[in-house]
Amino acid sequence: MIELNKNYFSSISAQVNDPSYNQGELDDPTVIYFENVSDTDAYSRVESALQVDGFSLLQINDIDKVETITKKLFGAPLCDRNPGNKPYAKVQREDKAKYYVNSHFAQPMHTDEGYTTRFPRFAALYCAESALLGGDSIIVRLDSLYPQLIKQFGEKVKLLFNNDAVTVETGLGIEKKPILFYLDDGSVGISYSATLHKMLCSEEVFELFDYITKYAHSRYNQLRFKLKPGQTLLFDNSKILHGRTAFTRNGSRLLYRYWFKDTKL
Ligand SMILES: O=C(O)CCC(=O)C(=O)O
Ligand SMILES: [Fe+2]
Repeated sequence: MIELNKNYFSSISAQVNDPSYNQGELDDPTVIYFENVSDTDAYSRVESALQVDGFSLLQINDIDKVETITKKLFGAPLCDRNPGNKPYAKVQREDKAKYYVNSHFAQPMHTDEGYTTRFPRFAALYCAESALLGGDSIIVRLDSLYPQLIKQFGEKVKLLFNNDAVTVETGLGIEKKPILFYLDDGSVGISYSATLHKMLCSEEVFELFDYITKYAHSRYNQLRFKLKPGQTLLFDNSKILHGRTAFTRNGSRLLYRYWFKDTKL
């Protein structure tokens, strides 16, 4: 057994907060415009983007409409882990923040609540205000990562599907879980986080985990773009990893994060 401790995870945070990681060109993904909440053509384009790319970028402008549209797509949001049991959690820089996400730092790549067996299958990030500098969204696709894992490790990749592939310690407690899993349609999903306190796994699983870490934090494998106010990033949390670049301390970047469809790993 290998124990990954704070040193492993804080070296990832250090890497993503290095100026060299936080600069460079941005991509320009397709934006789907919603004229109104019953725009059936827009719904089918969103569904197909989620299916094919694992994410979709929407221009909706109005947060109430975001709630209506996501409800039609995914049902009611999960509220019980949000402050005040609200349908959303605010993502913004706070003084003395309880969670890392509420800082101005770059966020390592992850799936949301990666280390709990209750896994939100879909998520939405609605941008109310963007940062003057930085705070760009980053995406890494599992359909690019998975073939590389197979190429590098072959049959060993199966180890990541074991229900006890890793034992993790988070703010929520200790649990065992897989890194890869099969979804109802037979496709592969991922649950990965580089923002843990501690993780135990075998040496072989560590090699695979560390490969994912290096792959996900390499710029060449990332799609980067800036969410503009009124835009929403919708994603399938089992098909992509997400993160963000660092942003300036002063300024008022504000996102609203929603989770949908509780999925048991
Ligand atoms: O700030 C961001 O762009 C990402 C936030 C995030 O990953 C989250 O709220 O789970
Ligand atoms: Fe996240």
